[in-house]
Amino acid sequence: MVDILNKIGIGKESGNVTAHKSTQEMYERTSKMNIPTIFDRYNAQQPQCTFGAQGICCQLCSHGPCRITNKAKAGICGATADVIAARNFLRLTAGGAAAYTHHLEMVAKTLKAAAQGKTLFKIQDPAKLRAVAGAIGLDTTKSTEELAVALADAVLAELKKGADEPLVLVEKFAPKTKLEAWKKLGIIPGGTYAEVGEAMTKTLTSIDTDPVDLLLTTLRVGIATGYMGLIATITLQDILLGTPTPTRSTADLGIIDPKAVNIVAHGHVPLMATAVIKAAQSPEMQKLAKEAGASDIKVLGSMCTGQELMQRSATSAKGFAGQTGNWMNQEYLIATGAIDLVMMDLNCSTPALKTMADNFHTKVISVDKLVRMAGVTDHLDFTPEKADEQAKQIVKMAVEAYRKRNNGKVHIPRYSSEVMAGFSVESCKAALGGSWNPLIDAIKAGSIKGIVAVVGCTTAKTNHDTVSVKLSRELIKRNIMVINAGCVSSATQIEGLMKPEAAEQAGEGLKAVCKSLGIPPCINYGSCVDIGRIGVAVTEIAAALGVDPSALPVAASAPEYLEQKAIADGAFAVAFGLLLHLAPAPPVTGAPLVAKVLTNDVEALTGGKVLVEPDPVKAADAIEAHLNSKRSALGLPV
Ligand code: XCC
Repeated sequence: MVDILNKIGIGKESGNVTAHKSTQEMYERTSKMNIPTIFDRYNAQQPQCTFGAQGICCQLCSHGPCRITNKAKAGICGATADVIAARNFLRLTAGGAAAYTHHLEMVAKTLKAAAQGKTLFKIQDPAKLRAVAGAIGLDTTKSTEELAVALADAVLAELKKGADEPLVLVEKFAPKTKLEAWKKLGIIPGGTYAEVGEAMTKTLTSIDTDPVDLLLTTLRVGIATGYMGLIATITLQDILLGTPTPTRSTADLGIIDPKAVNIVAHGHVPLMATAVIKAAQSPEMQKLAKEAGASDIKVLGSMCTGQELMQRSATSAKGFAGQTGNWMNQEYLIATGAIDLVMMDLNCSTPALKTMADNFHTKVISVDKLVRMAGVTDHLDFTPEKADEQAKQIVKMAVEAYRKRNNGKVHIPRYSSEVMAGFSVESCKAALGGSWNPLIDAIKAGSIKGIVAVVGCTTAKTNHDTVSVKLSRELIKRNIMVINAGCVSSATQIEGLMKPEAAEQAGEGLKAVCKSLGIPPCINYGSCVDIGRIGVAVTEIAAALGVDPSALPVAASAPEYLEQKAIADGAFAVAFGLLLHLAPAPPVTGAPLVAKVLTNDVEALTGGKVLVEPDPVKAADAIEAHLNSKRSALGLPV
């Protein structure tokens, strides 16, 4: 598999490092400036160790690293390739689940503070609050504020339950068919922190050395991630910040305004960023900016925080200036010389960000207590009660940095693209006239063959965003509707696939549906957390048809998966019953049993399985064949 990956060299034929003209231009500029960036460091790392890539390197004890070879079929303790790979895989999943849990905890605490009137945030979707609170059995005769406190407390209590206390959210929101299957397998999770703790304990040296049990535990942590880290987080965020409604925005580096004070919201948790957008519009802050010679203060999005802001740019994030790109754009963004401040929350702020900032005037700060970076000395860790003051302080820092900007160093690529955003389960149904039926009818008739969630990260391994864009294009051509979330959203936004005019690139059936609804063929669901919305939508559609999610012509793909949160999402998708296309290959290919369970055997247990295919056209072929098999089984035309 590693050989195949190395040979394919997706996109390398063009000599480019990325799918985007803007990023390519900035890469060439940083190269001329002799500042090495991610693609240079990627090249410097080649060739990479194939043992790690195949998941058969164990470094858990001081006897190691042990590597599985023809000569050494087991580690010094006797662990086989399957034990080592399954253990490593569970550790990756637990890491992802832990980060999601931290995000959820922050949001729940902020919701509680909002309900108690202790923060600038106000509850934006009381109807959703009532619906969800009622569904988990809370007393809905209470006032909005009392109910919000009760819901926040209930979610915080869920997070902290023991692993032996099943999650209420799983019991209430999972499809019945799935609950039965998961019960049989003993993988209904308890509190997320406890699940992460048990997973870490199991993966210690020689505690759980059964690869099958380790993989089942991976699914269990995936389910905890799905219902807590994803679904609970988006639900509470919607209650607090508003459920996304249709909106227009723009993406790509060309949105940077050289005359404005530019603040970049960079990460995953959109709380501080929302407060900063508000602060930036205040007359007091605008006056400061004008005194410094700037025309305005702009809050620009980056990575998943940006996607969250874009999704709500019609309401709580009004004033959001657009999305600059995904995680691999962070160095190039700063290299435009026009970014005054970057606020980092949660994951995917790389150490290279600060190295690049040191070449310019850009101030880098952290706004989450867990985010720390060498050389970054300003920490305004988000505290709901102080968010107002913190946000103003951040804007002031940005204005100060703006004063030091060297206009001679500014270079902004001119590209930008229109984006239609703000899709959510609710806004999609509203666009369809109040129910999923028109979509279900279009699927039944075959004008839409199926739906694929093309989500997650982006990687330098197969050229930034190249596989995501190619796969999304391939799928829409075949009348398969695409839903994007995470870094992939930026990829398709920048390439114009999220504007209604992109319907022209779709097959005839999908094109007609998009045109009649005025929507693009690639639907933006937002950040990686918003993958939870896809779970909710699929649950509702499966229930409407009276089938298990695995029976639907629906699949998921993380075509440029990178990090642990993506693995945790993937574990959820497989447990939930979806075909999950993954590229590059996850680190299990050196472990025959683990690879077989994930790509085949697990289907008999949950209905889901993993498909590994680095080539986007071949991946589209395999996904289409899968959707067709589901259509045939449902008696639908193929
Ligand atoms: Fe990070 Fe979300 Fe992955 Fe992008 S998609 S590389 S996690 S920023 Ni979630």
